[in-house]
Amino acid sequence: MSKRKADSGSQMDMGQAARLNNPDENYVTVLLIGKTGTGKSSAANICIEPSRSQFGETPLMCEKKIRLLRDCRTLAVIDTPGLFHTTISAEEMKREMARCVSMCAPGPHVFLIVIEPKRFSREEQDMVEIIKKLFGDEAARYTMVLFTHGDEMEADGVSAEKLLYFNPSFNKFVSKCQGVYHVFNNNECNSENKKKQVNELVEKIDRMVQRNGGLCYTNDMFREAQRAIDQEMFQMNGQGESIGSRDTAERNNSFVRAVEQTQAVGVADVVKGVRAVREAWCTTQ
Ligand SMILES: Nc1nc2c(ncn2[C@@H]2O[C@H](COP(=O)(O)OP(=O)(O)OP(=O)(O)O)[C@@H](O)[C@H]2O)c(=O)[nH]1
Ligand SMILES: [Mg+2]
Repeated sequence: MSKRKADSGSQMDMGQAARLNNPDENYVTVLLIGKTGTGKSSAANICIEPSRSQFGETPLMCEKKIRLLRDCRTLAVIDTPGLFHTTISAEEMKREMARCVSMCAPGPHVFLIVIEPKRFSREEQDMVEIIKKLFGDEAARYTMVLFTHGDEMEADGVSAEKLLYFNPSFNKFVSKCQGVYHVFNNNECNSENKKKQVNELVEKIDRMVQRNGGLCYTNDMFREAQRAIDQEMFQMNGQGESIGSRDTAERNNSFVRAVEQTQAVGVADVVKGVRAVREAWCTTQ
């Protein structure tokens, strides 16, 4: 991800031309993850500025929507069902995890951990460990915290800086996420303020990705999903990518089917891991 500044001119610059040849350069892929009800879908809606279809209409399923950024890159936002959701079955969770990996392939630029500050709980403090279990150890370097309910924080006179200063568990948690956080007011109505929130988030993601070598996070699992998508699209089209066919291929491909049949590429085990964490948490309550 080289040239980040908005390009107001009509001519394609070198950065844009380079990005067209390298799909990773064209995308900013954001995976929203967090406990149920923290504001993931609301934040995802702010990111993509929904006109017709909204995130959150099918809360037990992963959803992906895209939007063009002002520098011509595509912002891809993937919303997930709440971790620790009690109504989702093991089978559904496994399928959604597989789809989530597939929708992010070849990998996300950021694992955005969504936290509602007032409801920050002990189980959320383990979120980075859960992400490592789910997506691999290196994924920790791509985590960032998104505090929602910025409106309430402002009304209470509590800034994120104050929270971090006075609350050691917050501080410890954010440190595990490279010390990077952002605040969203998902109830913001002013469109300029909404844009500002998103632009600042993307700038923070860009800086983090640069620190990580300029590319998205990937591993064998994401590469396997990408391969399965490519194969599925090839079978559908017999030729190059179109947005419609990619969307279909992401939802159903040999990777997703393999995970569903538990001949896993790692996902089944990590899903078991999440459930174990959740069950351990429930029994201590
Ligand atoms: N005041 C305020 N309310 C918010 C904010 N973000 C989310 N909410 C509210 O919190 C509730 C849950 O928001 P969702 O976006 O559905 O949360 P979620 O994490 O997607 O929930 P699940 O999909 O069930 O896990 C809704 O009633 C939102 O209106 C915020 O920034 N400020
Ligand atoms: Mg939701």
